[in-house]
Amino acid sequence: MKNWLFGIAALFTLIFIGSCGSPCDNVECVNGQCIDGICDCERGYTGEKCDEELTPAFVKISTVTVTKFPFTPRNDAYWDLDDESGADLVIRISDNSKVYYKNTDIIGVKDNAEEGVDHVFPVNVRIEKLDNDIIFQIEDFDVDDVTFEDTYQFMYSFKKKLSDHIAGFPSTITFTDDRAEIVLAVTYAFN
Ligand SMILES: [Ca+2]
Ligand SMILES: [Ca+2]
Repeated sequence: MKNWLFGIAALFTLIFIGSCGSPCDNVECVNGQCIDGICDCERGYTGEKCDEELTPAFVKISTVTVTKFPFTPRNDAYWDLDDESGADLVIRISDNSKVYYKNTDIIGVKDNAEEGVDHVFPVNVRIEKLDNDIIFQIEDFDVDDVTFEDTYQFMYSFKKKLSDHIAGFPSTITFTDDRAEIVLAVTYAFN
């Protein structure tokens, strides 16, 4: 008799558990994990399903890698005409109100830069105004001819709003076209 009662109780318990299920059974968390029926969102996401992206407080660019640059200027001359040694790469990052990064030391120059090689610039800038047009400029430093009044010569630039490129919070952002390519290594900070 006791065993029989126990069996009934166990059956009801099973039916009870089966009908309730887990509180996370019907909860979908797009960028997060369900805990007790509520989505716990990954960094950068919000909303009931963690499907809305937060706007970062700032984007930190740790390095800019030049993977392609105009190896010969458009007139097919060399960058350093006096010795035909080739371009000495530097990077400048700015918008219309601020210079975020510019070269201040000869050590930061990629002297006589080779083609087809990654040239990495540790820039470490943080950009808060993600809707601003940011200008990523590749320049030639005239290390070979100090009589030039303009020490930096324009080579190429990309003008981009970071807000157009951070969907899904990628760790690298690439700007590329037929003349040049740069790759940014980025991280995101949220309030
Ligand atoms: Ca040179
Ligand atoms: Ca030069």
